[in-house]
Amino acid sequence: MAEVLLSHPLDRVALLRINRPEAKNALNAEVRRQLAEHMITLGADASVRVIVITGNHEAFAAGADIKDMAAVGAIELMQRNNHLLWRTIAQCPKPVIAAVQGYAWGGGCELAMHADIIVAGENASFSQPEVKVGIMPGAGGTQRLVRAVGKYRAMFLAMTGQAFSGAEAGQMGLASLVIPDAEVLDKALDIAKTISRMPPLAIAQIKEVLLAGQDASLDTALMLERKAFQLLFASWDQKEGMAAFLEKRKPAYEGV
Ligand code: CO8
Repeated sequence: MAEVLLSHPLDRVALLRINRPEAKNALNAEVRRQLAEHMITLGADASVRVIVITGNHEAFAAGADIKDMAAVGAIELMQRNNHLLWRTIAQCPKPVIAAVQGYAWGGGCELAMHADIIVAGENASFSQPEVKVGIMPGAGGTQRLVRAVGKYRAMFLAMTGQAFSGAEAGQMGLASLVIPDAEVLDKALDIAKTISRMPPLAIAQIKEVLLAGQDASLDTALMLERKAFQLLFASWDQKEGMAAFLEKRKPAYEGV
């Protein structure tokens, strides 16, 4: 049985579902490998415009698999080169939406933070609890958390491992949207559908500039934005979008 299930619930939308319910969707080596493989394939598939990652109603993912890590040494851990697998998600050129119900702990919270949009159930449970098992976040948790919620909350959360709800995640800026738990996947797919109908070149530029710009100086980031904005005027979709507006009709974007 695949540990990450791929489906296409909507035109141009791919859904990846982590499928280890017996282990609260803990991210073992196989899950990470399958996720990475799918991200590479879907990222290059022109028929896919948006990728949604989810788990089940109990767990998005309750962290890296502790059984996989408990006895490992530092050199072996280094040689696993896990960051190369995570990078396929971080660097995916398509928009990625995390639909989070239940536990998003440790590596699960970090996985959600690899996404561009997080749709959280109000009773979802987020945490960076690694400190409680003698380690620290190791898949971007310290860095993405501080960028999302600021230094004082990130320090508190990473140093105490305290869990917080989806509702609290929304209040602190870690979730794009908080909704009743049962509606999470439908809402994520709804957002995916909306984005899948947008001009893909513009979506790709928005993603690239927003991510690269947040780690650059404001002047450099504004220049990145300006150049990408100008570049989009070379696209057919820009002509189509503006013509459709002026002609009072719906645009038909083609990604060129
Ligand atoms: N790893 C391995 N197995 C797990 C994990 C996990 N992270 N989480 C749950 N499971 C397993 C349990 O061992 C249990 O298995 P079994 O039935 O064989 O005993 C099964 O899932 C069900 O879990 P529980 O019975 O514990 O379910 P509860 O509803 O009572 O509790 C919790 C759910 C609160 C989520 C609890 O399972 C828990 O505390 N899990 C561990 C959470 C955790 O500490 N996560 C952080 C792990 S460290 C990490 O993520 C580092 C990331 C750095 C990236 C590194 C890249 C390699």
